[in-house]
Amino acid sequence: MTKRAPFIVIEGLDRSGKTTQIETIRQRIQNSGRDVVCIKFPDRATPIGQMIDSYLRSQSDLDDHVVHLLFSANRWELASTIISYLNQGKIVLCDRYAFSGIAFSVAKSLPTEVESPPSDLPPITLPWARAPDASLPAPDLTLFLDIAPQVARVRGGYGEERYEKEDLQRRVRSVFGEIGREMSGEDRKWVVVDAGLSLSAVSQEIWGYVEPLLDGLDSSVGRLW
Ligand code: T5A
Ligand code: NA
Repeated sequence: MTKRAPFIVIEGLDRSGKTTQIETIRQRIQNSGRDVVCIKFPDRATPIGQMIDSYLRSQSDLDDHVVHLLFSANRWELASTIISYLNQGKIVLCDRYAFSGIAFSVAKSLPTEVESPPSDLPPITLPWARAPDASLPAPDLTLFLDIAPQVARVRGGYGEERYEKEDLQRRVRSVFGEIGREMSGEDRKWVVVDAGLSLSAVSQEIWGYVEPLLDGLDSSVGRLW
């Protein structure tokens, strides 16, 4: 039986360098003569993605539960495509995934220094946030690019979108830490990379995790929780 390709996800805070690193890995994989496709969530091109895009640019308002479900639906839109790429032997590099979905939505519901207006709806908890992404294709490797929010904010373009505020990013980082502690038990499928280092140091470390997977896997694509 031929092997299927690995599903590799890059996660991290805003401006941690995910897109920059995806491009570097893509080139290295291509240079090694293998097929690779890059995808990104949110995928702003679909009708659901357009609703998300408008929300992120603060051009529309949506309840936190609603936008959470849209982010998840946006992943389900691509789920069967991801599986078919992997089965065709195409390595999938994915910029953000369900972990971002959970981290941002739960972080928004955590208490803040500034009092937020009371809501009739319940806060978003980890189990609630996880549910809609259950059974999505599971990554074989998730690289979490960790960076202090005060370092990320001095990088280009910060502050343009809804979630790019240092206080929220700090809470997002703490939820990612919690997710990471749950995930990292499983065969190094979740690894933390110090994204505050130079571009080449970060890509060198990432390559060390990616390279062993390039020849493919015998197991079929897993499912999230
Ligand atoms: N979201 C997303 C949810 O709430 N729920 C979900 O389910 C999902 C999927 C948009 C927002 O949506 C939220 C999270 C986000 O707030 P996005 O479109 O991925 O998500 O937007 P960003 O995370 O902001 O993505 P960016 O593309 O802006 O950030 P990247 O990709 O992490 O960073 P990158 O590579 O563009 O680099 C940013 C800058 O830093 C420099 C780069 O040159 C660039 O200028 N840089 C470095 N500088 C110094 N040293 C390094 N090592 C550097 N690496 C990069
Ligand atoms: Na952003």
